[in-house]
Amino acid sequence: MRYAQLVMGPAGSGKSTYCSAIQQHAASENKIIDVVNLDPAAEYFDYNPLVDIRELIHLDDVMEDDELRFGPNGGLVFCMEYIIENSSWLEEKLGDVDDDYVIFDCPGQIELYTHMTIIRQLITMLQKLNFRICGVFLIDSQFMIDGSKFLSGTMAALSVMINLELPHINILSKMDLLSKSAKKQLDKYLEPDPYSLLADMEKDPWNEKYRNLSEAIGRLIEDYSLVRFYPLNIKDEENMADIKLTIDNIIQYGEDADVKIRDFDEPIEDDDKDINYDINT
Ligand SMILES: Nc1nc2c(ncn2[C@@H]2O[C@H](COP(=O)(O)OP(=O)(O)OP(=O)(O)O)[C@@H](O)[C@H]2O)c(=O)[nH]1
Ligand SMILES: [Mg+2]
Repeated sequence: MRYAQLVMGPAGSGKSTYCSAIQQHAASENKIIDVVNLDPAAEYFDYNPLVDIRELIHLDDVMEDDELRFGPNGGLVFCMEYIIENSSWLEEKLGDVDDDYVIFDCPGQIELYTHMTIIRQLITMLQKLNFRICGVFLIDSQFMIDGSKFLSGTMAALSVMINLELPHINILSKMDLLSKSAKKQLDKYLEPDPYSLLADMEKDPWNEKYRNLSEAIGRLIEDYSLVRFYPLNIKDEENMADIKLTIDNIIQYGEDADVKIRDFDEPIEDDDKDINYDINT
């Protein structure tokens, strides 16, 4: 079995930073995690990628092509489709390794995850390569600190979960940037109760008018009762360890590992009472 995290989220939500932080965290525990850059438009990341999709196709090539004439958004979708059509390139680069752990750093175009099928196709391809995958959806915590924004972020996360049908975890990134009062506000939402969120929103005249609609959305979120967010502060090692453990449990990483045993001699029985163990490690 092979293990993978598919790191997704809106533009600038901290995907590449998360990939590199998780890689470094694993290295501090003497574990190797590889990162694959799947963003054909990436300009900067501070990990050394195992595979860099820009070697296959770069957004600039598509945008500069006189026949294609794509802008940045259409161009990115074109690049992603090109990757799927040429998936043998990626398959070859990923090789046929057993028990490896790879994080895929995806592009920041939300449509890819909420309703398009490209990422679904990519997932199928990775599953054929024997990867057990956890979807990791990052949302910048700074955009989640009031009721309506939290509801809209929750809806985005729910769309991704339904569209990709993958074991999934939602992460609130950049917690280190929140003020104390913003953290307090966010705490209220971390066990999302749509009704208390709606009560918060009622003060706004627009929300007053669309109360029934907001209530229906709240009910939808509650009915699925799947959307939960894990706050992440990459500067807090304990927090990083918790998130990694949660994901590792989801993909059952480490469960197939051989149990480490210590050799020891049979106990030397003395008078049937005292038992001495001679332990050789
Ligand atoms: N303080 C702080 N800054 C962060 C964190 N994560 C990301 N950033 C900053 O946010 C900006 C965007 O981070 P990236 O990791 O490039 O985000 P991304 O989601 O990969 O962006 P795209 O690939 O362009 O969609 C950079 O300036 C990062 O330094 C974090 O946890 N804390
Ligand atoms: Mg990135």
